[in-house]
Amino acid sequence: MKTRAAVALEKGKPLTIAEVELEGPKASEVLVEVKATGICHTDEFTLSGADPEGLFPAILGHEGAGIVVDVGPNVTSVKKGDHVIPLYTPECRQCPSCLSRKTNLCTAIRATQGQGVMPDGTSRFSLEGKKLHHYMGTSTFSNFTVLPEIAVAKIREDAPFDKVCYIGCGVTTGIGAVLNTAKVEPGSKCVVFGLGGIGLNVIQGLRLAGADMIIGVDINNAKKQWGERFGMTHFVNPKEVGSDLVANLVNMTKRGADQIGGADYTFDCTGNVTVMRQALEASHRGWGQSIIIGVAPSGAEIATRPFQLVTGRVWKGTAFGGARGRTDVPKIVDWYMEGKIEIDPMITHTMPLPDINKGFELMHEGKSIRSVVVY
Ligand code: NAD
Ligand code: AHE
Ligand code: ZN
Repeated sequence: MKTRAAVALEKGKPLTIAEVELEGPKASEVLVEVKATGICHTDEFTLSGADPEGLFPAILGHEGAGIVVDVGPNVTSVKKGDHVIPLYTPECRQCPSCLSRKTNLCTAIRATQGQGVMPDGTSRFSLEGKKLHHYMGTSTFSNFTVLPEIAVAKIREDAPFDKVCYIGCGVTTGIGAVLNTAKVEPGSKCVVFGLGGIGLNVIQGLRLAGADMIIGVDINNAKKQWGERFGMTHFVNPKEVGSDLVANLVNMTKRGADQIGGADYTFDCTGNVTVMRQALEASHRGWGQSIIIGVAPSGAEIATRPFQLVTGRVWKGTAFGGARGRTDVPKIVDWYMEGKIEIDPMITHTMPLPDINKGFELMHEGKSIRSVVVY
């Protein structure tokens, strides 16, 4: 079949809108009509050429929602007409990782996903006879896409696609980092670095968890009112606090008789390795945990004095907020529909597919929280 898509022909170039060829679903696969997709910073990261796994030409996009329109042989868990969210972190419930109960990082199809192909080693997308790579196993910048059935979460039918697509990455990542990865306790003091599409969801996750102090850190002052909108209690612009941001944050989080400062939990939502170090070092001696969410460019490395870890601070990372997609995503959709979490105000811009490059420009300019393409 033919489908409209935004194609990343080469790194660093705007996407090209084209009619591409898409082969139908094979065994254990489904064909999904994507109704809406968010644009995440990770799409920009890969398009820029900073992703060591980046492949071109490719159809990017990993934050979608849509309807199953066809199923291949042996598909049992979803059917035509089901509303679904594609999962870049699938949940097979059979691999050693899924069975371990210690991680959400299902390994069933990770190898082929990283090679930009379906589990049988082939691509279903082509343009003028030339193969196009899939991306993160989802390729939601195409109006129709093919996914393994273990990589879709079935959701309720009254949930609006143009909002719940954001649960396909940003919402789940931010809230999940708080609830699943950090397991933040009520009364905690926390610092969130980077108040974009992920950081604001960390903030609303911290509000849900009952954190007492939520300090937001961003180099863009326009993010102050955004953070406050979702529960941030204090804002710091690193450019305005002089040379020592960490000392400043430690001072703000002092407590108890000994007046030792440091946050119980810090979160990096920037992908900047200097910020990651600051986030670790702003956490409390003895028990502070720093959660890395941001994705750093090829070749980047994190550093700190080992003393920071010897004295009890913990560095952790999280992908997709530690969520098991087929189990947890439908619940997060329920939370949204029941008003427990907010999504609508964070979707600052919507656009049709031909305007998708505008969404990337708004992100570069720091003018959007989330742009959503509606097909
Ligand atoms: P975004 O562009 O919407 O937001 C980034 C924010 O960081 C912006 O507000 C920006 O002003 C701020 N910032 C930049 N440099 C800073 C600095 N030095 N100090 C403080 N703030 C700074 O991006 P996003 O969509 O929120 O994504 C954030 C990061 O999370 C990206 O690296 C993205 O790739 C990553 N990500 C990871 C996962 C995961 O599963 N681990 C999921 C989604 C996104
Ligand atoms: N390909 C990159 C890593 C990118 C990365 O870490 N992706 C996150 C999701 S970001 C969503 O916006 C992820 O799921 N990681 C776990 C995994 O298995 O990829 C690189 O650096 O090689
Ligand atoms: Zn993402």
